[in-house]
Amino acid sequence: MWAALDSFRIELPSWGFANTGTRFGKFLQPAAATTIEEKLSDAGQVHRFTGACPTVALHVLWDFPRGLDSIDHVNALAAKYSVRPGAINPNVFQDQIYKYGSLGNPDALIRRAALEHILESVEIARGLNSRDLSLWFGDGSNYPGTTNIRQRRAWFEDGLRQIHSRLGANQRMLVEYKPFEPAFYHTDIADWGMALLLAKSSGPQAKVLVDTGHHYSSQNIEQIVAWLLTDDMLGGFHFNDRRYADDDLTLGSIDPYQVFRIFHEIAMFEWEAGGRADIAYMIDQSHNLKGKIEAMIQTVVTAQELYAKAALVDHESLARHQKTSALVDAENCLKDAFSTDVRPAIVEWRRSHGLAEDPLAAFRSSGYLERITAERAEKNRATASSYA
Ligand code: RM4
Ligand code: MN
Ligand code: MN
Repeated sequence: MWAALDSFRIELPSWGFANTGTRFGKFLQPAAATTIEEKLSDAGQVHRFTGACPTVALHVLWDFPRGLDSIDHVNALAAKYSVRPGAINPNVFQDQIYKYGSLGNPDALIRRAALEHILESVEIARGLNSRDLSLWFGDGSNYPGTTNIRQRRAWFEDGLRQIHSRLGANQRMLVEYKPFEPAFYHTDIADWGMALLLAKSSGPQAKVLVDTGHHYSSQNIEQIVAWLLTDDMLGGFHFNDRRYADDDLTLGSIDPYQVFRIFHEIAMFEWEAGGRADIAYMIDQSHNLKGKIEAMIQTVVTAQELYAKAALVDHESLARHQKTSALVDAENCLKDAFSTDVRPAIVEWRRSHGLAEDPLAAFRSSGYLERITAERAEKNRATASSYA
């Protein structure tokens, strides 16, 4: 279990420290980050107290206001706050030109603009020494018959191939899928099968990204994970919990057993393969009501606990029980591990690594939150919270 904890790293999303909301509005938090410097500073706090989050995923439109010219600035800030730039997320869903799509837009000029932005994002990733380009598209349509689904697929294949051809030898591109929202009739990359086909047609450095919130209710996510692992196509995760839709709730808050089952499939695969799977574990959450940094620490602690529990599964016994279809015994291998209280062992692990025994309590007594609340409150008050 200690080896599992030593190797487990989970990436923080820069956007998780900023004010976020729903389509009905935003409830502003006085301590929310409003600049890339504040986001990296907050992420540095989460890493300082958990020791498990050395990298931060960045969104190009939100974090690189001057595009390529922001690279040096971001690099310097990351170093200042003892974190490193992680996955680079282009943004081809927010600008007005993307009303009818980006790489799948019927207008060739807009497809070109989207491609240019993503290619610039590849350069930004290179400049930051960051490995993964993380691609999510809002493309789709709201009403039947309004767009040519097969034609759009061909445009996506073409665009993704061009992006792949620009990747450096050590870079990867991760293709994320999502069945609905912002489009509500069809989404161009709706599920893992579509993402897999597109990744395969783009080239060997393209893999699938599984965002746990991007599935239909009751879908078996761990089976998707198992299949992608078998084909060496699981590039990474966006972790969050959900109850109804793409809720972006704190990991494990609704269904911790689901997260455990995902980690179990990975651990079982690694046990059989005799080596680590090359997976980027990332958080994609927006806490609209909880304090941003507290919620992020809570997430990381929960992820460590569930990952550690999965490492406790007795794989030899499990494999034996599976072979003889000893159903109750096999299932109990999972349940025993899941029921184990790993918290005392994790406290030991933290102590041995010179980390705070209770990251949340340590953060709360550090005074950081009081300081940033005082510093940022006025700026946050001036932020727009309504869509009117
Ligand atoms: C999407 C998706 C992407 C994220 C955007 C902001 O729903 O999860 O990964 O970058 O939201
Ligand atoms: Mn995501
Ligand atoms: Mn999402």
